[in-house]
Amino acid sequence: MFLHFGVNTFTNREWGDGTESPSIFNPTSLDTRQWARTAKRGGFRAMILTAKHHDGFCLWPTKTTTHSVAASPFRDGHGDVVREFVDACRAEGLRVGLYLSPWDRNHPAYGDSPRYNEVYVAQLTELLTQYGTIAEVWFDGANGEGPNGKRQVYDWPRFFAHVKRLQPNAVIFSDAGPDVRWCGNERGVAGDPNWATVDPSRVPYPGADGPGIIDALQHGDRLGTVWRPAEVDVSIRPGWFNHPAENDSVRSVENLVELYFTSVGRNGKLLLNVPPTTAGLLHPTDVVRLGGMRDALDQLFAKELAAQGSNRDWRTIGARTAQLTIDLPRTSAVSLLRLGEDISRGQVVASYRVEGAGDDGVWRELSRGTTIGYAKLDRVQGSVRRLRVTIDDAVAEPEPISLRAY
Ligand code: FUL
Repeated sequence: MFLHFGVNTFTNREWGDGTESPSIFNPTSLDTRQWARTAKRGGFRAMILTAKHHDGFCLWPTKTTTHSVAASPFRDGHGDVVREFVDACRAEGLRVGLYLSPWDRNHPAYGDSPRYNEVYVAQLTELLTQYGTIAEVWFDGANGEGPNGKRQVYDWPRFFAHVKRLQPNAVIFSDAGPDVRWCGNERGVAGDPNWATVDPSRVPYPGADGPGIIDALQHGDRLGTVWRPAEVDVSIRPGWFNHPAENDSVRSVENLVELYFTSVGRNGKLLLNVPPTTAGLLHPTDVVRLGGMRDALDQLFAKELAAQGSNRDWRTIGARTAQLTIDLPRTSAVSLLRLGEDISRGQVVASYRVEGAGDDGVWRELSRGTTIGYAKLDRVQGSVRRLRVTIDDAVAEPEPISLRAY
């Protein structure tokens, strides 16, 4: 779960310009445990908080600027939202992620490149040394300053190396990875095909713009040399920050389930934004929809027909082709398939078909697709006794895949 929270929550804007007074930041009932409980109930496994957005306001009492919670009325200037967030994640068994916007419209050093890079590294140091284990660090490629504004040249290699040194196990997200890449849109839709492998030269740095970049982010590369799976960031509301006017535009349960299929179901990771209100709470509508999404997903996956290891036959046909056949214990209605590759060995499937045979023994196509990766979800319709996956194309000799049917 992604949480956009900061001065924009109070000005009702999406992008602050850095002139906001810290005095406006005053969540009256901040309850990060409510965030974490909601995430847990929704089935999320990690939360990522905007420790600083483009406006430069820091949600923790940093030494790098006075533009922070320390100058706000929140907990009389003694508050630390990052601390409360981290504590809540740990209490609920969720992993912790932090977003720290490189673009900073408040800091006086911004645009004086070497000086601001020092500030930014110092902010990373604070966040990555004072709050325990951090699972993901999120670098936003957005940068609205053009030739008429301040132009900051970021030292990306230094930022990435710094994170690796301070939190060796943290996953680094950006357009250009190095560990996880942006999926190329904010609509919640991973590409098809979606390779976790990429050619790193195609998106050289976060925020890179130009022909072919969105395509590279959406699809990855069939023969990519670097493992960089796609993360699908999308908001439960039209905006990233909470706006009361959007209380009636929260995604429906059906829509959230659809997001799961177009992200997780396409070899992506879903990062769903649920923005807290000025009170410092997730809005009741959002909370109810997330619970509804969880229940709907649980129901879809409730009855497994063919568990891993049930009567399976795997055979290699050619150098790039193979077939998996599964006999079900009895003829059953099937509505959902989950295919998966053993990604500890990479991702190789480029094209597949799934067929089912009922009591008449005739094979009928249920679904077909391109890449599989760690998960491919296909909604299907049929009454089947046997299931068969044919891999028609792969980038290397196919290895046994998994197929679960529901
Ligand atoms: C974008 C930002 O400009 C938005 O405000 C938001 O943070 C989104 C996740 O990334 O690049």
